[in-house]
Amino acid sequence: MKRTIAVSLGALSLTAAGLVGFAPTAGAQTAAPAGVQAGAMHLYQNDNYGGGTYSWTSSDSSFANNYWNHESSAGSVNDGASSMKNTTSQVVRLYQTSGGSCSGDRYTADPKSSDKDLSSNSSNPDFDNKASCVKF
Ligand SMILES: [Ca+2]
Ligand SMILES: [Ca+2]
Ligand SMILES: [Ca+2]
Repeated sequence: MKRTIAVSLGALSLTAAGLVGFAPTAGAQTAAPAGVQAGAMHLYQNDNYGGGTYSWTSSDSSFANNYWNHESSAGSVNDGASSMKNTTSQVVRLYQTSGGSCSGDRYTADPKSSDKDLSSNSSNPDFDNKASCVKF
């Protein structure tokens, strides 16, 4: 038992040393730490980024268990999003229908883009109150 603890502590010390050794390099950048996706896909309940909000940094096959502002009393994000901001540097796609690989109408959010009204876009279908699934 004692030996196991000593080994664990040794591993912790190594980890700590590794982090300290890495710090000067990380300090040179102002962006997110390495390995963490910079930015997120933000959805808003109303037009013009109003009402509740919710953010994703990776794919989610169903919005049914996601609630505006993380408050269940605020209601499910499913079929409620009316505006969006994609602050990632990659294309993020929203889909009409939830499920494993998402399906139905698709809304394409360009990298570093925003849309204050998910309806009335020439390059995307009317997507007001439709989003149920997101893929990065
Ligand atoms: Ca979900
Ligand atoms: Ca809405
Ligand atoms: Ca839907």
